[in-house]
Amino acid sequence: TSNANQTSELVNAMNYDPELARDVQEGLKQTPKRISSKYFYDGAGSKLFQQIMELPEYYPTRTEFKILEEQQAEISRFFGLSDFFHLVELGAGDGLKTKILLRQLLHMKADFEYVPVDISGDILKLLDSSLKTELPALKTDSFTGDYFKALHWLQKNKEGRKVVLFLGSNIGNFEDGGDLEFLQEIRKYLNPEDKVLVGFDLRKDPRTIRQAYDDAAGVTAAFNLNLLKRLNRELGADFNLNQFEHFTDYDPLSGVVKSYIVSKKQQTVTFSALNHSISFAAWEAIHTENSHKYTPVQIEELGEKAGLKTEQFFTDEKHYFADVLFRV
Ligand code: AVI
Repeated sequence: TSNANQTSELVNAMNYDPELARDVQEGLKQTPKRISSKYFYDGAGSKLFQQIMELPEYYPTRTEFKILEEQQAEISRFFGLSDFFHLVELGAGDGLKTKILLRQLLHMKADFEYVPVDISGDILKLLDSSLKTELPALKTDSFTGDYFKALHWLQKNKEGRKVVLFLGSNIGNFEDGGDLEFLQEIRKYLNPEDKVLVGFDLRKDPRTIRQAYDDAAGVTAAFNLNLLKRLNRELGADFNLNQFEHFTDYDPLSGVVKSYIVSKKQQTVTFSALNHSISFAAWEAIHTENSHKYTPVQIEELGEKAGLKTEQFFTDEKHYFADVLFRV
């Protein structure tokens, strides 16, 4: 019943995540307003992202899948298979693409442990159970948390040789300069014999890029607006989802897709868990996501600045996407 729902929402909001509360409160005080895209990935958001990856307009996943599928043996050889390593994956998600490499590595009798890391505990549980049935011989140890917490945990718990995977163009979702900072953080964790494989979305026809973030079926819109649902549920906010809309655009100069949630009218939203209200002017936007697209030269420079040498580019025939292997 609706009463029961309201009660359970209030109970949820009373047990709110203090980090989410602080980040949202801070971000909505700023001009322009902003909320980090890391908060997209609650249970519903992770499911919507899985749907995005299947969309005809969303080329990155399909393209990277093909690169991994067609070049799996060569990529695996580059990892160096003569001694044990931790295969650490940052932002593992449903692991669909990684399973190609995992199967190949097992086939090549590599001695390794798979360490998937993700911000969504829900998606990691799904991954864990699918790995148990599909690849029972695989050794795994997963970690739930954001990237920086993960690196901290890895430093303490996973020493020895490492191959770090950061696929799916997750590197594109940082704020300006955050990509370099993050690679520098990863670099601190690496020893001379370690490697990193990073997935980059490459620059291409701006229309192709724009469409990937504004699909005809409206799945990306639902994904973006799910953030408001999450705030309603977890922080007791009263966002009326009909009064906000998804907007996204690609700037071919900076190479960044920016996504926003736009307030369709002047309105005030109250967060009951926080005793706090936020006003929106008509057509005011909350910036919710960056998605950077790179040129090959930018990728090499980025690596260099982070203290990483580009060892090999693995790309598709249209040069839509690249998995780039770096070494120290
Ligand atoms: C997770 N990340 C790489 C996706 C991207 O393409 O930037 C997130 C996404 N946002 C909207 N569509 C997909």
